[in-house]
Amino acid sequence: GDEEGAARFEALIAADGKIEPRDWMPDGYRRSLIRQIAQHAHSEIMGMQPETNWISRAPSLARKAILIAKVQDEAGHGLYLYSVAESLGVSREWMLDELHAGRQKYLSFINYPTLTWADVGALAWLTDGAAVVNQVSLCRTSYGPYARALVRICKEESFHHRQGFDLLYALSRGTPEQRAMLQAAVDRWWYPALAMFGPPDHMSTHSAQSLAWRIKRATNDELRQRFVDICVPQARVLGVTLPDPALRWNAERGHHDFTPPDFEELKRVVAGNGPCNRQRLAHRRRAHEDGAWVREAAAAYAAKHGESREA
Ligand code: FAQ
Repeated sequence: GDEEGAARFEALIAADGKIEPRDWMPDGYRRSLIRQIAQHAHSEIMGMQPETNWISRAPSLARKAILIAKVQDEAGHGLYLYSVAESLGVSREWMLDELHAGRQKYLSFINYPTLTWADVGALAWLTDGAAVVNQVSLCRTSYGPYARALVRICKEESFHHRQGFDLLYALSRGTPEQRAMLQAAVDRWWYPALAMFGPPDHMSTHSAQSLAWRIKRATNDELRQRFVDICVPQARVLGVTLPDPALRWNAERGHHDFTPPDFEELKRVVAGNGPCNRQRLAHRRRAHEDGAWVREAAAAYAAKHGESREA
């Protein structure tokens, strides 16, 4: 019964075990996972947009092949994550409807433009770097299918981060114009990347409950601090200045002090008023409509395949 299920759930969480799809779970646990995993899946597929428009303009065949591979990985991550959410009893079709209607979210950084080739590198170095820090922590999430999907996602995400750094490293050894382009892109992407970790802990609606259920394993501010500490020495290698005059090592804390992102801006962008929100969502809806024939053909094929197997 429910009572037995609830006791087993509490015991599993306390023992740091994994909850599986057929296990009893509180409605709130299920709802919170669906919310977070749908947002995560949507971020992966929406995140393809700021990069795809640079595939045809990549400066070499090697850079183009790398960028195509990265964008394909993101489509793959979206697919694993939609499947993970489906194991909680919702359909991919419903999640996409929620995204297209603006009821489910995707991460705010995707609503900023990639103005130059250096933005492709800065986006990957900073936002994939932030994603790795967050997702390595989420590999220990209490929901089994999410945790297992994240192990593979993190490996691919590390490659994305690495290729971004490599792209920027090439620019850092280039002409003065290339170095200026690199610095300008880092100036644009630093704060959107810091905002990926969400509102500060005292303003975070879900953190306390998600930590108690071990859906999240670290707070938004803990992960943001970890990310800043990782970026500082890497920025030194690239010869760039991170756009925060207050950024400095604090020996007492053993961490860098820094200026947090503007959370009013985060709210505005999440509410739909960032520089590219309308364009991104319109593009996604159009891609979905254009893909209707693929879904119909796949369904027809599946139906036919089912018939012939029965015969
Ligand atoms: N943007 O109470 P909290 C990638 C919302 S992409 C938009 O702290 P929570 C691929 C939040 O949803 C990265 N909304 O929430 C790539 C909530 O709203 P709600 C993929 C934000 O859930 C890279 C409200 O604010 N990773 O890897 C943002 O405890 C490069 C209150 O916040 C993920 O998606 C934001 N930045 O913690 C592709 C991570 N921050 O739902 C291309 C999975 C907060 O009540 C290029 N998600 N909100 O309406 C998470 O880890 C968590 O959900 C957090 C938020 C940490 C984002």
